[in-house]
Order: sequence, then C-alpha cells, then structure tokens
Amino acid sequence: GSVVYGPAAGTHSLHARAARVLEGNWTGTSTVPSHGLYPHQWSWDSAFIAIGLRHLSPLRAQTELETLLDAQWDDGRIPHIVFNPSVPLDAYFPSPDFWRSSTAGRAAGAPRTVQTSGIVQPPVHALAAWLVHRADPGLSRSRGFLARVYPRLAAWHRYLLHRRDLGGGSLASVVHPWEQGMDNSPCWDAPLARITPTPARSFRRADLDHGAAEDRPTDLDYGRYVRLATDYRDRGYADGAGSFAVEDPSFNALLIASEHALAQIAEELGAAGSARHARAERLTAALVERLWDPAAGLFLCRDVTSGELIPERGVSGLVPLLLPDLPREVTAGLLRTLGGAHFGVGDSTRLVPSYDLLGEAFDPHRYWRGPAWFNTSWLVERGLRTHGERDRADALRTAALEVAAATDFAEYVDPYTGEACGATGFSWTAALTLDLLH
Ligand code: 9YW
Repeated sequence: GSVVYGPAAGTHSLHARAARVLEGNWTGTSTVPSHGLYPHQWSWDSAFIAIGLRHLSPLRAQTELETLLDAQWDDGRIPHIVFNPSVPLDAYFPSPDFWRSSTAGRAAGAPRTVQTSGIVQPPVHALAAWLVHRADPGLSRSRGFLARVYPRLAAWHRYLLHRRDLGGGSLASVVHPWEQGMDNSPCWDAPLARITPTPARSFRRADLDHGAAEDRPTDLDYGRYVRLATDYRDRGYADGAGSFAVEDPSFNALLIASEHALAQIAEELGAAGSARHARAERLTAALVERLWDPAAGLFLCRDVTSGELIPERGVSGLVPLLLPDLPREVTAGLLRTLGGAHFGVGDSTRLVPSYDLLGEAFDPHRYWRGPAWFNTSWLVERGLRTHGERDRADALRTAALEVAAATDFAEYVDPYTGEACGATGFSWTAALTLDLLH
C-alpha cells in the first residue's frame, strides 16, 4: 500500500484524518468513543482521548477531563459512563434507568444532576492530566487546571486504595469485568462462571445494532454482567460484599503510573511529591509480590474470592512494563514474553494481541479474546521506551500508525492481519495515533 506515515507529506494527512475523527466525536464538552456504538462519555476512553487531544487543543483536552470529573461521586469514584441526557435511552444498554445512580447511588454520593453508571474504569486520569498540563503549561496555569483537578484525582486514588482493597494486600480490586475495561477477557471466565446469569430475554443488547455478534461478547457473558451490576446497584454500590473481586495487573499498574503522575502534579503545585512516589513504589512491590508469575513470564490476575492466581495470559499482564521501577528480572521476563510465542510482537503479530495466541479461548476477532487494541499497544509501546527498548518501540509505533491508517481508526483489529473489527472512527485510536505522531 501507499506510505501513510513517516516524515513525508503522508504524516500530515494521517494527522488531519485523526483530528477529523476527534472533531466529529466531540460533543462540545467531551468526546464519545464512537457515535453509533458508544454515544456517551466513557472514563478511560476520555483519559486516552485527552492524551491525544492535547496535541490539537490543550483547552479541549483539559475540558474533556474536567467534564468527567464533574460527574465524580462524593466517595471519590469516577463512574465508567457519564450519560448524555439528549441521547435516547435505548441507544445504549445498560442505560441510566438501569444504573439509577441518583437514587441507588445516593449513599455513595452520586451526583444529583447528571446520570452515571455506578462502576469504575482503569485510573489513567492523573497520568492524562499531567501529560495534558505539560502540553501547554501556560494555559494550564492560567486556568488553574491542576489546582482544580488535583483534589479530585487524590480522592479517586483514595477510593481505589481504601474502599477497593478487597484482598487485603494493598492492591485495588475490580468488582465487574467492565471495570477493568477488557470486558470478555478469558481471564474472567473462571470467576464469572460462579455468577448466575440474568436471562437474556430480560434485557435488550443495543450493542448488537452496531457490532457483528461474532465480534462481541456472548449473551451468556451479558447475562452475568447484568447480574453482577444489578446486585451491586441493589447494595447501593457499597463495596465489599460482592461475589466477584479480582486484582488485575493492568488496572493496578495504571493506578501506580497515575500515582507517580499525581506526585509530579503535587510538586508542580508547590507541595511535596515524595510520599506519593514512595507509595507508588510500595504498590509496585505489592504488584510483583501478589501478581507476578515467574514461570509464565508475565503478571496474572488474582481471583480474590478463591485466593488463586488465574492461569490465563492476557495483555493486562504485560501492561506493568509501563512502570519504571520493576525488578530487573521482571522487566526481562516481560520483554521475553512480549516477543515470544504467546504474543508474537515483532514476529507473528502486528499489534499486541489482547490474549494468548496459544490459549484455548483465543479468537482473533472476538473483542478482548484475541484482537489487538490501540490503547494497550500504546501502553506497551510506552513501556518499551521506558526500559530503553527503542527499536522495538519504534517498530510497534510504526505498525500502530500503519494499522490505524489502513483501518480508518478501527476499534480493534485481527492481531495477525490488522483487519478492522468493531467500529471505525474510534476516538482513542485516533487520539493515540496523534500522540504517536508527536
Ligand atoms: C461495551 C468504550 C468502551 C471501552 C471498554 C470496551 C467497551 C463497553 O467500550 O465496553 O459496551 O462493551 O470494552 O474498554 O471503554 O469504548
């Protein structure tokens, strides 16, 4: 095909195309992940989107994060969806009348004016806020951006580190697969198997109006997602008593990276950051202690209910490569695993697959059971750079730009061929393309 990236004129056109996607998905105060499939604001999407938007408009990038933080609950949680009231209820399931945040979430301090979900998503926000600030420190200071977001981000981390330490080992647990962001990853199969599904006929899956059924989670998966979310809602979104709790390596690695970013934000605001850096280092040690599997050469999920590690290799187990202060043997193990037969990066695959190529559940097209996603590939690219693996990072970057260009910014792709799956014109794909171009 034609050259669509690199130093020549092609760079300009890919940049312009990515900017156009983000322009089209902008609502005036935030960005939808994709108009048809996901017509509201999603939490970790907005963090990745802000990281890209900062290259187009630092003001819009700040606004993206501020809009999300305006929907924060009093207990500190940042909801995974902030609903747009002008979108019809049946455009996305589960809708506001399912979550009932302003009534069921009252005890946890859900906002009264805006409707949200009651679960969370990975804490990429402090990292995003810091990167957005650095794109235009003058504008950020004149708007008091960091001073306004810092206490909210601190409350968010407090919520995760205190209310969500369900395993008692200092790490945060997720209480629903949607919280970790990789909905139907095979890592969830064992803990989900204990959940009695809600009958599929009792809800209507709006996602199937937009995505091919064979690329999406199954009805049985959805039945279990709905049961878990219903039970959590009916407990008033109180943490601690649920039947699903998992310590996930990617969720916790992003929390640690964000804690380092929060330390830098504190320092920029004239406060001390050392206690936060020290906490991030303690959390890194806890992550290694509780989730590193030396034989597998990557991090695994821990099922807090059974106390066991889950023997499935997901991309989530590679994301901690992002962290600067890992033990040397852990970094070396991750680098080997990334290029080895289970993930094939730099060898058989174009981008980082979401799941083990050799795993029994591997499916190159079904959502988080094999396809490659741009946010996780971006995180791994950053990890490679952090550890001085410049050539491997450059190769992954080039592949990501080529695949984004060839698929019109697909939501996810076949990891071998780069063929598009899911939606196109997907916001975080466009945003992270912009970031990789800079
Ligand atoms: C869904 C919006 C979200 C992402 C998640 C992804 C998907 C929602 O879309 O979940 O309906 O399946 O799994 O990570 O934030 O892009």
